[in-house]
Amino acid sequence: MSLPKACIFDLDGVIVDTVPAHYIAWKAIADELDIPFNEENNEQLKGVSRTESMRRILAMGGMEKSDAEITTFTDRKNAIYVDIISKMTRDDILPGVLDFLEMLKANNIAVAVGSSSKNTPTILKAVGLDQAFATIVDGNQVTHSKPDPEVFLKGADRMGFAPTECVVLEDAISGVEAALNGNFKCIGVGEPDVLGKAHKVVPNLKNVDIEIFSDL
Ligand code: B16
Ligand code: MG
Repeated sequence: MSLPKACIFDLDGVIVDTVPAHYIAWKAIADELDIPFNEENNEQLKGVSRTESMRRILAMGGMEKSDAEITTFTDRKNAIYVDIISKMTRDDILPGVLDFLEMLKANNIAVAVGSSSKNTPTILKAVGLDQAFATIVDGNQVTHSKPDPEVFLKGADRMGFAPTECVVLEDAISGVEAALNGNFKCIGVGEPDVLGKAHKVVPNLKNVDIEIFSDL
């Protein structure tokens, strides 16, 4: 089994349990616009940037809005979201993540974050993981949203590794596609029927050991 040089972690839905908070906030905006929006619709927005998510919600309702109006909606969504995540603590780190990070460290595998979220610094600080990664690439530093591979390519480049030397951990369809588009190996964290394009899928990072990297 050949081990990767680095793992690049998606944030929302892999390291922290923020998916319900994104859903609550988007649902409030969709309700305001009378656009039907459920958890299945939310699945399609995972990993997608804030502005692109708003555009997709408007498209679901067959609506068009100006850029200024879109900014008003996304600002409101973010205020609802930030209000929820401001109460986050170390308890909001998803099961198995801390042990998995320890296991990687013990095996000399570097760790990075590759997230679409502009709230990444706030979240990592709130849960006490702001010093845990070799590099953090977030939504403030990229031009193209997942499924574009930019966020992961930047992370690999900053660590000095080729994409083929890195494994991406992702909970979103858009994120798995971004990893594959960048020529990374990808482990999906979630449902196999949603993340089937990934090289391997695990339900969560609980009790995941080094064998995860076999047959990738
Ligand atoms: P923000 P990830 C993504 O984070 C979320 O999955 C997605 O739902 C969200 O719209 C996006 O970040 C932008 O987040 O509004 O906080 O900038 O999964 O790539 O870590
Ligand atoms: Mg995610």
